Amino acid sequence: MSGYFDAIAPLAYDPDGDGPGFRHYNPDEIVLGKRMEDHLRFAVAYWHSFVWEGGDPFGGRTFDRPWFPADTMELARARADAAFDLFRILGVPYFCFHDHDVRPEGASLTESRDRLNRIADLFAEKMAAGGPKLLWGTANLFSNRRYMSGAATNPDPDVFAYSAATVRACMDVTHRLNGENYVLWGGREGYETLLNTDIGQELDQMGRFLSLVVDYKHKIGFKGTILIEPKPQEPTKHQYDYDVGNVYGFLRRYGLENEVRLNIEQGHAILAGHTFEHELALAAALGIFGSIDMNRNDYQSGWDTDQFPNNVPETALAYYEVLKAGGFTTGGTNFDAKLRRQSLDPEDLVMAHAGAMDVCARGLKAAARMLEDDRLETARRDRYAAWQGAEAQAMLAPGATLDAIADAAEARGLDPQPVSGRQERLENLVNRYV
Ligand code: XUL
Ligand code: CO
Repeated sequence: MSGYFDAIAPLAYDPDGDGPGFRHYNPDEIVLGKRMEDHLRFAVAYWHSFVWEGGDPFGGRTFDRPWFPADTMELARARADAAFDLFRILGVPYFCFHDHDVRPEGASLTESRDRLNRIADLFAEKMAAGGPKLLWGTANLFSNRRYMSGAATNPDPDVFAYSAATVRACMDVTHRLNGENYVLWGGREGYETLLNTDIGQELDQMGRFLSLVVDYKHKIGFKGTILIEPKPQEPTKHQYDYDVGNVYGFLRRYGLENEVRLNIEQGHAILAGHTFEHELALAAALGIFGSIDMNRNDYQSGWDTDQFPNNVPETALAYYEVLKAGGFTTGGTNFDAKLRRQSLDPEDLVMAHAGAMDVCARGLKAAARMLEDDRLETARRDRYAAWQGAEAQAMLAPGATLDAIADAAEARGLDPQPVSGRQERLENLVNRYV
């Protein structure tokens, strides 16, 4: 116990209440034959809630946490105590962390690894004592200045090797803590100017690095999923893992499309000029959907604001795609979200997560009703119904030729007539559920 959240009791489902507690998130409620908790698989992100100090480009720390600056192992342990207190209050089944979030970096790679292992010992104890499970672990290959020109894509092979050692340590710990996934987000894998950059060389390095990670996963018998998290820019001007489509092309090129899936973040989708549901639907269609980082971006600012989600219609459309994809297997809903820098109090951390969990619960329930009623899917199926015809199917089958299709089209005197897409009617339909 850290004492930091002492004034706050564990939250319960209290649909008619007015105090802290969940109005909509009821872990045991059955939705489409499955407990809500097992659908949503919520995770708290260690970095935003326990590492971020409330700084912005114009000012430093606003938060006053007793474990700051967590540059000693003792403070890192105090931070872990507070983190597990928050997990307990929220009743979340999972958490996620970067190595850099949980231990101060050592003077050498070996010391950093040892420190990570010692914190993992503490996590293991807390997890065994009823704490949450690990949704995913990841290595921070972007904060330290050694990564300023990339980790796997660095022009300096020593940085590639240093990154490999860092990832190995982090995969080992993720494996030991029974993590269900391992994430790679390439914040510095990209470039600032083409004038000093060899894109082909950098992509080959990145492809090689990912192959090494996949090989290592198999070597140690890690059964979790390797996930790439796309983002178009920030901090790098041009990030290689731009979006789902881009990452799919990258995986195909390096023969990794059956080994790696995607962790898709709401805010990153917006930065890439997409909707969250677009990214989710595309990943599902390509067979690489894995997990989600749930948050919300400011639509005006153009940068990654990582706000807690509070838009139910958006969330409903996202979970609609998740449900259509068959739901999560190893993935889950990680709140990659941070408080606003004026939200100073322990209660703010609790209420931000509780509200986000409620928003997701409402979104999930609306999505489930939309799916059960099948009206959207009926409309979608009707729209493509003509493709069920024998002649239409033959055009897609092997053996079809442009010549044969063209001759048949001329012989039939085709003159296709446009049909309404009915967008507004479908939007009206969605509005009944959200
Ligand atoms: C950065 C981001 C990361 C990843 C993990 O925008 O989303 O926190 O989720 O490295
Ligand atoms: Co993220």
